[in-house]
Formats: sequence, C-alpha cells, structure tokens
Amino acid sequence: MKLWVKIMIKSKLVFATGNQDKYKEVSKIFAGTNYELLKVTDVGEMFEIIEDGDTYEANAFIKAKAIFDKFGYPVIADDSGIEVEQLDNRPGIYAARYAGENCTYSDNNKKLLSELKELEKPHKAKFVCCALFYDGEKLIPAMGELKGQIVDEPRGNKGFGYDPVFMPDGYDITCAEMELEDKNKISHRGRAFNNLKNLLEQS
Ligand code: ITT
Repeated sequence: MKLWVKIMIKSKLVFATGNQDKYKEVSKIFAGTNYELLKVTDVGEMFEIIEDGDTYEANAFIKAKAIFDKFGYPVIADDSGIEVEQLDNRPGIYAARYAGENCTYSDNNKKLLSELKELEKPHKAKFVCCALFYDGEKLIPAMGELKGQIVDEPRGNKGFGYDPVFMPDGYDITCAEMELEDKNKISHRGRAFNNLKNLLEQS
C-alpha cells in the first residue's frame, strides 16, 4: 500500500515592521496558512524607514517597498493609528510619536487623556489599519477599523500602545484587558489582515 504524504511548501513572507507586538498579533493570523511569516531580522538587519506618507496606505507601502527593495522577499506591512473625534481625528497616522520623538506608549496615553480631560464624554474614537502585500509587481491593500471610546484611566496590561485606554463598542473592557486571540477577532489589524489573507488566497 502506497502512503501518500501531502507536503505543503510554504511561501515565505516578511512582515516589514519593527514592532514586535504587531508581529505577535499578525503571526497568529497567518498560522496554519500557506505562508511562513518571517521577521525582518530573520532575513537581515532592520534599518530606519522614514514614514513620510500622508495616508495609512502610503506609509504601509513605504515600509513594504523599503523591505522588498532591500531583501527581495514578498512583504506584508501595516500602518495603523487611532483617531479621536473630539480631537479632529488626531493623532491618526501620527499615533506612534504623538507625545514626541522617542516617547513611550505610556507618554502617548498620558497626553491623550490629558487632552480629553475637560471634554464631555463619551470620547468616541477608532483604531484604523491598512495592511498591505507587495512583491515588486502586485500591490494588495486591505483596511480594517475598530470603533470605541477612550476611557478615563489606563486599564489592563495586555496588548500595546493605546490598548489600555481604548474600549471597543459593545465591551466593558479595554483592548489591554483582552486576550490576544479575542483582540484579533475584532481589531482593526485583525480585520485588515484577515481581509488581506482572503485576498491573497484568491489571487
Ligand atoms: P512599524 O512602523 O515598525 O510597523 P509602529 O509602532 O511605528 O511600527 P505605526 O507606524 O503603524 O507602527 O504606528 C502605529 C501606532 O499606533 C503604534 O505605535 C501604537 O501607538 C498605535 N497602535 C496601532 N495599532 C494599535 C493597537 O492594535 N493597539 C494599540 N495601539 C495601536
């Protein structure tokens, strides 16, 4: 009797990010697919990439192209941010360095809470993410959003960035109080990369 063994050859895909928290989230989404998700440091040395685009998609493409041009692997990248209605959608694409160069996540959260302190509640906000695939020829973007509000005090120690101050609509916990798998099911990044994964499977 012949034993047929199905060998699945995975395609390598480099995630063009220096953010290990994002890598953790997205590697869960690509687990069990035909893609082997690599870190930049698996193929070379990470270098500084100037994100000077004026949209999420433009910045995601800048990161993807920089890593593709340097290492030659097919790439995924994301650019994400948080938009607060009462702040005219700030910090938006500038979320990472909202409290200044070299600021910490905690500095950003403190600045955000202090800006909202005197304003009426709820402080409606949304996380936005553009995920994108690029292989030198094909460019596939996919968007995801998560609506919610900014709470008064940081809560929870899971996740990263603005997670401790963001409570999704329909929940009474912040994203930093959720397990990673649960955040991935509803988050801007989870939605964007699940959309992207489906588009890749169809392409
Ligand atoms: P890379 O550019 O290397 O991917 P980054 O952290 O600089 O990493 P962005 O330019 O996309 O990433 O900046 C997004 C910032 O928005 C990020 O640093 C966080 O402060 C915030 N952010 C994005 N997604 C978030 C999430 O899921 N939870 C909490 N904060 C998030």
